[in-house]
Order: sequence, then C-alpha cells, then structure tokens
Amino acid sequence: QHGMVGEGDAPAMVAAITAAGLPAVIRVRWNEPGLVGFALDMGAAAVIAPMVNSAAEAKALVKAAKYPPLGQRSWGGYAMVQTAGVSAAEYLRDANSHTLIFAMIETREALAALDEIAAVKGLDGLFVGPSDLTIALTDGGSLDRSGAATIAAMGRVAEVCKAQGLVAGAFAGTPDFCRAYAALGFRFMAGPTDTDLLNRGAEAFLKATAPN
Ligand code: 3PY
Ligand code: MG
Repeated sequence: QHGMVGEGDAPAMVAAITAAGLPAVIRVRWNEPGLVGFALDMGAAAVIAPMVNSAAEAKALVKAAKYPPLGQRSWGGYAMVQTAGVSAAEYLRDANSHTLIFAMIETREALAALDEIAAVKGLDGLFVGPSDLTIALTDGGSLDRSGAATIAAMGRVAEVCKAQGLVAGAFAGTPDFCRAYAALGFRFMAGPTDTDLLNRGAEAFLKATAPN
C-alpha cells in the first residue's frame, strides 16, 4: 500500500520470492477488486487489504479474492499458474485454500464492526495497522502505538480472531513490537520496512567503523 514498488516490478519480485520457496505477501493499495485480482494473478500467496471498515467491505474483498463458491474471483492470470508450478486445473482446485486474505483493521469504524467483519466467510485473517489505529483512537493526536487504547484494541482483535479461527496479524516493525504483539496472540507480523533495514544497516556499519 505505502511502498514504492510499481506494477511493473511486482510480478518479477513475486516470481523470485516464490522460486526461493517463500510465500509472497502483497498489501494492495486499496480494497479494490482490480488490485486484489492483480496481486493474486501474479502469484501472491497472501493479500492484505487496507482500511476494511465493515462486513460489506470484507465481503467485497472475499468476492474479489476467492473463486466460487466463496467468491467471484476472475480467472485469467496465467502468471500465477506458472509461478505456482502447477496445472491450471490444480490451481483452480487449490487456490481458495492456498491463498490467504487479510482485512486490515485500523479505524474506529472497523473496531465497531469487528465481530461482523471477522464472521465473513472466506476471510483468512485480520491484520492490524497500529499507526492508523492509533491516529484514529487519538483523533489525530498521536502516532505512539504503545498507548493503552491501541494495545487494548489489538488485544480484542487477537481474541476475536482466535474465536473465529482466523490468523491475527499486525504491522510490527520492531523486535519489541513483535514480542508485544505475539504476547497478545498475534501470529503473523510484518517486520521492518526496507528503508528501516537500510538505515539500521548503515548505522551499524558507521558505528562499527568509526574511530574510538
Ligand atoms: C498502519 O500502522 O496503519 C499500517 O498500515 C502499517 O503499515
Ligand atoms: Mg495503515
């Protein structure tokens, strides 16, 4: 959603990740059927859609992402069949269970509709955006996602996921947040951004080479 990877670059990246035996996870720019289909058609193993604020929006996400009977995903992305290394018929048979779809919970609206969103058939998990959630819960006042209101809301998301058999995910970014979210019951965490990794690598290099 917020990365600068363009539509032209993404398919080659997904093919390389898949060839390395890893699942490619794509957060699309918006919960929009064309973007969701494009991500899956290039071979994404998981798609995360931002700002899913109601059961209706979650249903629209499932409709775009799953083949019948769960949804109405459109057939025709031949790159994904090639990337998966299976026949088209095998891909069709397994796609609904082999692709994971996450709805992002990051607004007051989504929290208010949490139980209904989690109950939408075909959804595989919920994924918290703690920064947007914090901005929402503080009415634009803060980005400090260690605040009590954000942590409590995230605890509720983890509980609802457990009750519904969904995977609880979140953007964590740092080892401390990874540990804190794992303790709340989260099982799927995004690590640092690419720019963060570069910054920290450069910092570590400079620190290691600086004269005493
Ligand atoms: C958020 O924290 O709002 C996110 O979307 C994480 O990238
Ligand atoms: Mg967000």
